[in-house]
Amino acid sequence: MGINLTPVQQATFQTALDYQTTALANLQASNLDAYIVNMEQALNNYRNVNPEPITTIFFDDFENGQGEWTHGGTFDEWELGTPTYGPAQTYSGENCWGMDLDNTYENNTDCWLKFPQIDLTDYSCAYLSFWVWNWVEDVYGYVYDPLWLDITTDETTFYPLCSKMGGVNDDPEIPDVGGWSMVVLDLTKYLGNTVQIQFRFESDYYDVQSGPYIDDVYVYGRYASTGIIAHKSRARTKTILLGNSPNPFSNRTSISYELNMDAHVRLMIYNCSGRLINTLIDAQQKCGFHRIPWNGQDSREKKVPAGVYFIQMSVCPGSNDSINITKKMIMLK
Ligand SMILES: [Ca+2]
Ligand SMILES: [Ca+2]
Ligand SMILES: [Ca+2]
Ligand SMILES: [Ca+2]
Repeated sequence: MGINLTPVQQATFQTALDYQTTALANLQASNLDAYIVNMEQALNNYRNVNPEPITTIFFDDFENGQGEWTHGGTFDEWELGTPTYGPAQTYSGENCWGMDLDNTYENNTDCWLKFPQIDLTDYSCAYLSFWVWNWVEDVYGYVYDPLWLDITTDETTFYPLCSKMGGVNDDPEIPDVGGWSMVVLDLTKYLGNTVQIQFRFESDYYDVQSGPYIDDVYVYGRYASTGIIAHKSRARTKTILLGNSPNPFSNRTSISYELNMDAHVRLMIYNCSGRLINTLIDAQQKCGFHRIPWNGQDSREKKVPAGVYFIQMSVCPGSNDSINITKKMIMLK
């Protein structure tokens, strides 16, 4: 049992294997330099047995209006349009977001610009990139009026996604510094979740500047369907209920399990008093890894209240006795 590779992936895999074989021969011959060179080639090729191409998860150049972006907070001046104070132009097209498009930000600002929700459930890797033009008060390396991003998986508790950014346009001694700059952040830690990201901006009580401007926000990644994650999982040989992720969750979660053979599977949700809430799967399924989303609704498509729920997986391979496995999950408000 293994993963199915396309012919191109198979060829790359074979090349990696050949380099590795050569490397091991080098090692036996005590030729360490050749061993390192060939091993590096092997690793590079293994990395390139890339199961899925890069795909766009989310993109917005702000040329089609505000969409599902929201903003708010104290002295919130996030505005969408063409800047007339700050950058000479947007990064792309006519529109970007800016903290006051035609003037400085205010003192004592504390505000946010929130992305639409982004579903990272099915990806094996994901990255966020955006273009930023940022002129804020920072003196001798200390940022008094910082811009940064934070992220949540439960729509409630936000955690910093990057450190606080200083201005990139505020040193007249260094020509050509700054302007529109691209920032890339790794979202790998948040795979398997639906996330919400926001730009945050804070200023202190003194000295204001043009502020932050944002354009071309892009989230991209690779699907996990035939990826490394699926490969690892399929190498297992046990029927196992892996549980749900995220857990606790508020709006949606995904339940993962593995079957060691083709079997009839029933996946049921019970509440803490033992009442059947919903049956997510009642079907014959293939051996291997499965992931089933649950949106927190009962069988009549009504949202269930917050609390403790149980996933019960009942697996019946052929005429044999069925296997029942139960796991607890917690739904927050
Ligand atoms: Ca734009
Ligand atoms: Ca202002
Ligand atoms: Ca300030
Ligand atoms: Ca401004």
